[in-house]
Amino acid sequence: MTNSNSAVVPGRNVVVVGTQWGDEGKGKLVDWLTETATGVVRFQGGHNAGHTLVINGVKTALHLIPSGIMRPGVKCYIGNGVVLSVGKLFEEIAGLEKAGVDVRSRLRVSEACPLILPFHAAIDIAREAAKEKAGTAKIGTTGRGIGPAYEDKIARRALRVQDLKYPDRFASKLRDLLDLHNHVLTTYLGSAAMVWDEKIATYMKDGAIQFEPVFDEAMAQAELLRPMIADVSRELNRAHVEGANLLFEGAQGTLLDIDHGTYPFVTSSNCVAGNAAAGAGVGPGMLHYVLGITKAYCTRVGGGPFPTELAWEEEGTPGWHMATVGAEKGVTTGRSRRCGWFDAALLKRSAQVNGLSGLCITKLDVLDGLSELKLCTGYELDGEFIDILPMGAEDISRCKPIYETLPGWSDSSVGVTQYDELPENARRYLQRIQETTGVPIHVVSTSPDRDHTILLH
Ligand code: 2SA
Ligand code: MG
Repeated sequence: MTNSNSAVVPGRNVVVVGTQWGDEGKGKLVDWLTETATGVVRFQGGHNAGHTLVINGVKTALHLIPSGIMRPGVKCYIGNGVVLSVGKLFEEIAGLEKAGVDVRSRLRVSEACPLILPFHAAIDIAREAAKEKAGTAKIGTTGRGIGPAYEDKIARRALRVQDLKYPDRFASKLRDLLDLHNHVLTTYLGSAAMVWDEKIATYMKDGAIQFEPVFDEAMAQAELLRPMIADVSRELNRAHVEGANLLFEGAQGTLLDIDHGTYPFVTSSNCVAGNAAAGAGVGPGMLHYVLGITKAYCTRVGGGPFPTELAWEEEGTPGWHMATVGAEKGVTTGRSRRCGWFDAALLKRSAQVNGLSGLCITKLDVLDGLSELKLCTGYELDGEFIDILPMGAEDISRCKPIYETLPGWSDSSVGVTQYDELPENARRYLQRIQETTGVPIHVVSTSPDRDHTILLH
């Protein structure tokens, strides 16, 4: 591998996806890539995402707004595939505006986005609480209402951004939804004591979400949102014809994908690269290059199987090292992330379902100081060897990882910007990742800072 002088990965329109369970460092890379992009697009998920950017030492956490917002002049699009909480959007806008970032003139929101409303979060939280009470495995959702909002979309009854423009239409659809969801909520309320977040409690009376506060708030928000509502599909196609460089910013990760992930311990959207087309309203031919963001080890937040998981809570162990040096805490919920060894067999699955053009390895520096590293190359499943992650949580949870051991390095790799300046064993580790996953490494990130990035070709 050699260093490249070119500023960007090849391809005019780039899709950035997480190849593991999210939190691979997509936000930093999207921000870095926007040096040459004219537009950044979110195409799935909602405010369950948490993308942290560090620019000139200042940390910014984004949940809903594309990371390109931190670059003046870059247009940001929220595509139809995103489930939108308008309230959370405005909270995020307020935070950015306080920091002097101009948002409203650069953000376009698809009128086809399904809305996340207070009852979605209530059901999400209530359902998880009911599972806990019943002693069944919780999904470990972010409690943001993502699953229930996508359920309404698929059931063809969702309120969408465009409904906000018509108060009567909105009111009638909202009444129907409330009837349905309050009924569901009552069943859950009977089964578990609920701890609502403060905000949700303000919409509730006698165990039901009330029409007026939800409606009044939505209508007030509609006025503010109106200038940003757009036909995002059309705008993207037009921008493309005019020679735009678009960046499609995936949220969560491939193993959280509703179809290809560790089902049912997944999120409720397709997180894979192909959904950049459907979730933004562009053709697949407009996606030229797929960059798979991959942490140099593995983390997972929430429930579900994790074959290479380590005892990350035990001080002094490699798992503990990853969790503490890597500051592995959820950006949205503050939950601790589980940590484990790099899994090349999992990456193989990711490479296939995303059609990865190249990998970006992040947080390599976190492994500085570990005396040896393990890398999972396959599993034993029911007495047979397999070299790729199987489908679904049940089979995955029976996988026993097979490891090869590599020497670690004691020199610091923090902030290195030239491949040749990485510790020799760090380069060896990267080589092995490339060989075992079968995907070329095109970028390496050596700190959260925008400039601490190595580009390879
Ligand atoms: P949900 O809320 O329905 O999407 O949860 C379903 C599963 O998806 C996981 N999930 C995530 N995993 C990693 N990062 C995410 N974003 C935040 C972050 C998470 C946080 O960047 O740190 O702050 O906790 C994210 N969003 C959803 C979730 O843990 C469930 O396993
Ligand atoms: Mg994250």
